[in-house]
Amino acid sequence: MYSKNVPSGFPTNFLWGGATAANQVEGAWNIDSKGISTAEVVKRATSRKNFTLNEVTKQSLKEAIADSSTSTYPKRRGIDFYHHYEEDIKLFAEMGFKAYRLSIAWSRIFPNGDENEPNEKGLLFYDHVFEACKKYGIEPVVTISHYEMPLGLTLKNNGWAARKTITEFTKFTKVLFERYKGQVKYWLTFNEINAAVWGFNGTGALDEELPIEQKMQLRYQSLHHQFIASALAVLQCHEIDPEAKIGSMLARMQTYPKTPAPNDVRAAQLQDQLNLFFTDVQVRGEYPRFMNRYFYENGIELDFAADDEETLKQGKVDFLSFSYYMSTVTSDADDITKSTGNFALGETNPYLASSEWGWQIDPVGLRVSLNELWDRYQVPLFIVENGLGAIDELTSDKKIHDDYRIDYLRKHLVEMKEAIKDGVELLGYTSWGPIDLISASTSEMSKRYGFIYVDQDDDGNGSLERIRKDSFYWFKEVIATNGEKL
Ligand code: BGP
Repeated sequence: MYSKNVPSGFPTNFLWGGATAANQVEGAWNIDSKGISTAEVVKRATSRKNFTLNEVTKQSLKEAIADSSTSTYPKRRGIDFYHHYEEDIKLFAEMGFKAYRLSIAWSRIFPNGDENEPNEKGLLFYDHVFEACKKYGIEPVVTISHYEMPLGLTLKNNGWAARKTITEFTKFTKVLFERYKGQVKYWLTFNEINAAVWGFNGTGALDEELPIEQKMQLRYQSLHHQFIASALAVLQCHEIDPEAKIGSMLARMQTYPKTPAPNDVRAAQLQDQLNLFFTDVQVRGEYPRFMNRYFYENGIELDFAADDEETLKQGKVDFLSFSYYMSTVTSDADDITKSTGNFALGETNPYLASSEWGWQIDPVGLRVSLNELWDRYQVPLFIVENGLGAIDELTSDKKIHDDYRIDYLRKHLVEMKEAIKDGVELLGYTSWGPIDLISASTSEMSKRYGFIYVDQDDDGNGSLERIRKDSFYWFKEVIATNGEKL
């Protein structure tokens, strides 16, 4: 009787596609009245393990403002999507994309963050992008804030550390919902909301001079302001465009205990709670109780305004989206071997292989995560980032044989399908960087995720020509068969 109800594969309206972020693709950082953003003062890394995006200091900021280099600050040049969007979206359509996740550069709409009126040229650019998507029947999935804000708000408010940044953000979101009503059905508020506790990239706040306790106080307070801004955006969105859906976005870190020793299991549980706390707030509408103890023991005291609790309750998201690149391992012991990952560090898992950047590859962990998230929240899920950053080699006949990428993606899709059979409600899958782009953590170009190769090196040299990789044809077939042929 029950077996009849087990889904046989991906749902018919499944949103297959790819995801990018404005600061990693657009370029055109100083034209059409765009203001400078916090991503555009981040220096390129000197090594693969050197994550520069949180390393902005008062001094480095001064240097960045005085320097117009796009080689030192690669997020200023991206892959020039600003002038190539038609060609790029056409290539996505050729692969059969049903959805394209992109973000809006706040500093294109409000160059300094605090103007009274939006910049029409910036709004027009996204009009054109959405028109191009519509032409090919591609659903845009729009992240409102993806790792950037107008630098003006860092200089004036110290970013999200100040409560008044919420007001500037709600002004921005109101403009977006009114302008793109009917054109955008899926919105995400903050990319990887957990990034706020990792520093500048998430908060837009300089905190290098503070001792660690005060740093964490500032970051959790900044995060609280983002939670409120996100909840207010949910309310605005529902009011302005009742047809639209708006979700949260988490960098999901599936945590395993290093051994079955109860203390390791408990350490992993806490790690997992600390990862899920963000979506607890955004999906359930309140801070979970375990954070009370965490804040108390870490000397963190959040400043709540009178109606904050109510705002969080009212502004619950419609769905939960997340990025998934790897799992982590936690133990109770101190003597651990660390592996790298997207911003969080864990122990190395001896059962898993790693990418060239040391990110551990764990497709089964995706199935585990999907089941956990579904069990905990019972809201539709959406995988909006997943993929393999790798060095690609362009052959003399202009081909890229990226079977390693196909292998990575295929294994994750197999596990996704299993999770759907387990009963998980999954809206879609947008793999990260369907076209090569600038890396978020290191600002390299040579860390490539795409189905489409972009001819540009780490210094910014190259023709910017777009070239289809082997994975392009593979993914096209995956979509054409709705995931039957993987
Ligand atoms: C996520 C970010 C993306 C992205 C991706 C890959 O954490 O949301 O913006 O870039 O990681 O990371 P990287 O570019 O550092 O390889």
